[in-house]
Amino acid sequence: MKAKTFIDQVVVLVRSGKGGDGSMSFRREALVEFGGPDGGDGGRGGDVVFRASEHINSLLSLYYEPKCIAQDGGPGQSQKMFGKRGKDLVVDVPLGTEVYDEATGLLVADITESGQRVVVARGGEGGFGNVHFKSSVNQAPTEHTPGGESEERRLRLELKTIADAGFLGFPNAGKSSLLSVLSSATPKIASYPFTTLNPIVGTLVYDDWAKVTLADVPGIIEGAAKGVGLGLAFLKHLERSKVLVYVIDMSGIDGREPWRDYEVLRKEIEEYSAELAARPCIVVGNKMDVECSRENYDRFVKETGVRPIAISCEAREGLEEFKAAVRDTVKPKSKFHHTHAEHEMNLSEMPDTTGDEIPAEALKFATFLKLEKPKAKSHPSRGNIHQR
Ligand SMILES: Nc1nc2c(ncn2[C@@H]2O[C@H](COP(=O)(O)OP(=O)(O)OP(=O)(O)O)[C@@H](O)[C@H]2O)c(=O)[nH]1
Ligand SMILES: [Mg+2]
Repeated sequence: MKAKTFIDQVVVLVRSGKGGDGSMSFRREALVEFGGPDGGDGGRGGDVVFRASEHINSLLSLYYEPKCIAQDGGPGQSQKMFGKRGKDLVVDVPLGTEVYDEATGLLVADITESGQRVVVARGGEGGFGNVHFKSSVNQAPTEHTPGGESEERRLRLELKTIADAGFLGFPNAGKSSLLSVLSSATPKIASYPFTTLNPIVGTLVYDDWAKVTLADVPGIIEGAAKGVGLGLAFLKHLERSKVLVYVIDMSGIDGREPWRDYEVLRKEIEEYSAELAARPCIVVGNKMDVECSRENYDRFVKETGVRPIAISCEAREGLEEFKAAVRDTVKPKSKFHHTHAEHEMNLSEMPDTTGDEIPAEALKFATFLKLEKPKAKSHPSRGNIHQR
């Protein structure tokens, strides 16, 4: 059997560390009479923490290691020594992971920001040693408390890939080809159906360094909603996309009619989720380099009333129009945040300055200096006496 390389759903057991017990002990030393209590506190148990990582794209490691158990706290000791703190267990999960409580079905966390940390099982507090219970009426207490319990639960993790635009289409329509010509991703491309078996994300970078992420998912065929082909399970990877890109094989090279392909795709998506079907979409007609594609294109417009963006991944045509359409819908931020007013600034208007002090008018030209008003001086000798 081929080893799995992509997992987007997994159930794991998480258990935090138990808190260490507080200690009960008395100071015993030569020449020290009535040494008193000196039992220290127990150490805190470790937390189980999920940390978002940009460097992994699957829940594979949790599939092979579905138990996440943090270290227990150590018990307190004599001489008022604290117990050792249990180590946290930090588990890296891909961006886009939803965490559900398996027992209640409730969403515990949605991990979407790089570096985000979520404590999914909190370690037990350390118990108090008997040193805490000393009082004027009880100089030799024997009370001490046990460490807090650990937390244990089963969590279901579901990965929903994060991408601005998601490609969908029949197998062989050219989704992976489109991703490979627009980004530096290198998906497998081949003339047999279901070449792509799991989602692949690439980044489209515009001339001004604005970025859009694109997700290529496996192909859909008629009846997918009922489980035919690879089914629709992987469509969850499009749920976070702002725009859906329908990739249609305009050449009909596999013996299908492009306009029917489009109708079948829409129907399958609607059966999967009405909300997803209503998402903004862009329709592209691929393989326009093939001879019969132009004729098919006209028929497509007549049959569906939709005018797709005509492209060819092979001949690299129509890609600029497609990129502009994606940009219009996703509206990525450009790297350059100059406002229009800044560009329009006319340096000849800059007022004269002797150099001793910069006129307020000139300051707006010197934003790079990041000049701040001098802070009011504090008078440490005044302590906490406030001036009126
Ligand atoms: N003539 C022509 N062939 C193309 C074009 N784009 C893709 N192809 C071919 O179409 C076939 C399928 O391309 P893929 O990109 O693997 O298609 P896919 O939609 O990712 O297919 P699955 O992963 O199976 O769903 C490959 O043999 C490509 O070379 C194009 O613009 N023109
Ligand atoms: Mg593919």
